[in-house]
Amino acid sequence: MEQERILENLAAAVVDGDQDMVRESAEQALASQMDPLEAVDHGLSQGMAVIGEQFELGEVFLPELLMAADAFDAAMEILNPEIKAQKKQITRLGIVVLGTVKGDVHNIGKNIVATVLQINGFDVVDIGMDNSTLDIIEEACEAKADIVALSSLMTTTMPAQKEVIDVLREMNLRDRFLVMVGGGPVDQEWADKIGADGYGKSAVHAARVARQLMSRKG
Ligand code: B12
Repeated sequence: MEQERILENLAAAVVDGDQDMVRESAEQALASQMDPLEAVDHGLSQGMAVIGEQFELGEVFLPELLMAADAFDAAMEILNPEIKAQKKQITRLGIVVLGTVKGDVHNIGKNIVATVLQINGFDVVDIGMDNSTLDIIEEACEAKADIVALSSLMTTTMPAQKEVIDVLREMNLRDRFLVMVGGGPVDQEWADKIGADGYGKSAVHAARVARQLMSRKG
């Protein structure tokens, strides 16, 4: 089957929350030699964008979002081993403490960022979702992190990214960590405004920015 068709099916299966179809399409993507990250970015994530819009318009409700999320995860179970097999970097580039901020339980994107950072040579301490500012800072200190990476999927939780940076400053710890931000509503403008060191619009972009930050750090 041509790759374009497979990508369309991946997206449609997420929208429909159809786990059988999403698994089958993920297998087809791999069989067609598609880059598994392409399947994530141009297939599964496209479906998520569609269901997100439908939710915003009141055309679907929370159960449909949950089914879409489960379908996404089902495909990731198949794609993840192939993504991890792409491991490019043997030398360890640095330690990243990665989590979703307080009040936010979206973790699909964060999980992809974790995997892609790992295959690019970072040690990732994934602290999960709904993390308070102080917990994030404590984890970063404990892990001796080089980078603190904060995911936020909602406009209502974006201020928590700013809070982490503000509190780091107040605690005189700002110079100790590079801070990266990302997630659906986050953009470069927001990152600049809150004084973050980096922003990534996708997992692949996040890894590129993380590497740049580390090479500048020296
Ligand atoms: C799936 C989903 C859910 C699932 C989440 C399941 C899970 N395990 O994650 C469930 C059903 C639980 C859910 C719940 C809710 N959701 Co919701 N959800 C979504 C949806 C449809 C998709 C998100 C997603 O997974 N995208 C796919 C991934 C791959 O993309 P991504 O997360 O953006 O990640 C990529 C990049 O952003 C980047 N990235 C991500 N994190 C980071 C971090 C760093 C450091 C970097 C550099 C990069 C980076 O890399 C990733 C991979 O390329 C979005 C719509 C949307 N368009 O985002 C709404 C959406 C985020 N949800 C929304 C809402 C309102 C809710 C609820 C409040 C609904 C409710 N009434 O209860 C709750 C909130 C719960 C909470 N407290 O967090 C709204 C938020 C609106 C706003 N205020 O901004 C959205 C935008 C839908 C909408 N259009 O209205 N949701």
